[in-house]
Amino acid sequence: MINNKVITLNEFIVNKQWEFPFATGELTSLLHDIVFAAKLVNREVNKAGLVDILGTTGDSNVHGEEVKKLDMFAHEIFLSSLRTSGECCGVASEESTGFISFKGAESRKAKYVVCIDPLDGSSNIDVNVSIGTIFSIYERISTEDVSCNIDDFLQMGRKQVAAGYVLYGSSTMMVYTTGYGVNGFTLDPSIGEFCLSHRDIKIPAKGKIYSINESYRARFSKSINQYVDYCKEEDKASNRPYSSRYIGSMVADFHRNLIKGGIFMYPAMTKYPNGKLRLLYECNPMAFLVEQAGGMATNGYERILDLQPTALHQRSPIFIGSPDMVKKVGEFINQERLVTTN
Ligand code: AHM
Ligand code: MG
Repeated sequence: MINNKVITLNEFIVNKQWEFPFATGELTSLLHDIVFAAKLVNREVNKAGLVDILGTTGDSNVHGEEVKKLDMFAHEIFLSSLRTSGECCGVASEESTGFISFKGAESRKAKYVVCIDPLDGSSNIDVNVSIGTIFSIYERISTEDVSCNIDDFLQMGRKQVAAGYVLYGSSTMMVYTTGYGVNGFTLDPSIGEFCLSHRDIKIPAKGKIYSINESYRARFSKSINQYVDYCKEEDKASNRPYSSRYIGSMVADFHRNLIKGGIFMYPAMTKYPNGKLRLLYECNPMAFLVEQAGGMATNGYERILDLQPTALHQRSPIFIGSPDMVKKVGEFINQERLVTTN
């Protein structure tokens, strides 16, 4: 007898709702809307090579219609889904300078705000390499029934109530957490549903993969270069040399390391003194996910989830992945700090 009951993402979200004391279904409904928008974005990502959607905003396609860049398209899809959901009062998006406050009566009453990178890994869009969406959900701190304000978005990452990503890769996956572990769902295109494929994901304590853009080595601090050398060193006892893997899409690099074990690093450097990645919609959601999977995320000194944001598009250095590997790079960084402060 075959016992292969497929659990869809929507069923899973509804079942998990009861893990929350006093659950009202609002977060469930918000997650449903994000899943639906992700399916629409996935549809466009999949046919990106077929239709003339890759031009810059303002171009015309063969039909004489205005062509939107795929990342703007994704931004608009998520925005319109969240605006009509009635569960979200505002959004901070990589594609918008300020936060967007929803004015509708239902939305003003809503208790959640969302931070989102609608299409991360933009340099890979035109060349058919994996890209992703990253999202993060907070309960607002402002009073309900008025417009949301900046403080609703500038909350520490540890206050997130849910976070996740969609990976548009060789298959499309959604991975998310509400603070009760991490689960992954793969889109079955024949039925248009995300199905539970990776239950209760745990990251290996150590791995064999390090992911960093090594072309910046001349701009890294001494300790980062020392750690990269350590990763390349021959040492059978600790399984080194590690393998270097770097896609240039954080979602894809993170996902591989989450499953196989590894470390992803985007450190501070001369070109980017605070790193490149954005705290609110890149670092925090990934940090929440990795901790829920048993991993670690730091800026080299402090836990990412304990950083107090001061601006919407603030950047942070990040070291994220298998806990033993994140601790190790932290040792190099702290050693350098000790030497320079003494
Ligand atoms: P984006 O949001 O403009 O796409 O930039 C973020 C991306 C990450 O996905 C990726 O890890 C990083 O930028 C790659 O940057 P670099 O090319 O400097 O290595
Ligand atoms: Mg991004």
